Amino acid sequence: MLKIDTHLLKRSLTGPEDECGDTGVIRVTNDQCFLALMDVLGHGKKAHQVAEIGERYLGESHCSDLVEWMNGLHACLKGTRGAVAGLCRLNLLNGEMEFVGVGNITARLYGPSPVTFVSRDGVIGYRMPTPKKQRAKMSPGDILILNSDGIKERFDPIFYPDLLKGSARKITADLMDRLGKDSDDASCIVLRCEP
Ligand SMILES: [Mn+2]
Repeated sequence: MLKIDTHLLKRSLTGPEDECGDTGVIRVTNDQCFLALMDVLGHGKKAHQVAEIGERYLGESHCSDLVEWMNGLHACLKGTRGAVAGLCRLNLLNGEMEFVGVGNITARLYGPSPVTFVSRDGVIGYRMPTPKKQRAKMSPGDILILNSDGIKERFDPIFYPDLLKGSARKITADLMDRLGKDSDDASCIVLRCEP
């Protein structure tokens, strides 16, 4: 069974937590870990209200079929300004993971064979593409990072040799400090499989 260390970090462009349109959820059941990271369009109090609706749904309705989970989020956010999101499920027994993303959420697996997951264009709650599942396998020592576009999408770990070292909490703090943009809300989830 994989041992994991996870952390979610978010910060609003304006400062107060109740003005952040980015949010996320981490849920661990018996042998599954569910991750969701969502970025509501725009920012400020109105975006935060939509983020709260989405967060409640994501936390209560996580589901082993990620496409179903994503379609449920779409139904839940209908009539709102909309959002983008990435959803992940990791099977802790065998390391098999799946990702489903809509809109601009970056998801990458760092390890001996890195994987960049691809999100489909669209806006959840408004213009939903057919979600597509992508699969990968995680092994001890691998790190999975989900981040919103408030964090620079492209960075080469070669230029940040310490960035992927230490606890999940430390990695999220480093990502925010070193790669966070000052023009948008920002959020990231780090899942580290213990070596
Ligand atoms: Mn954003």
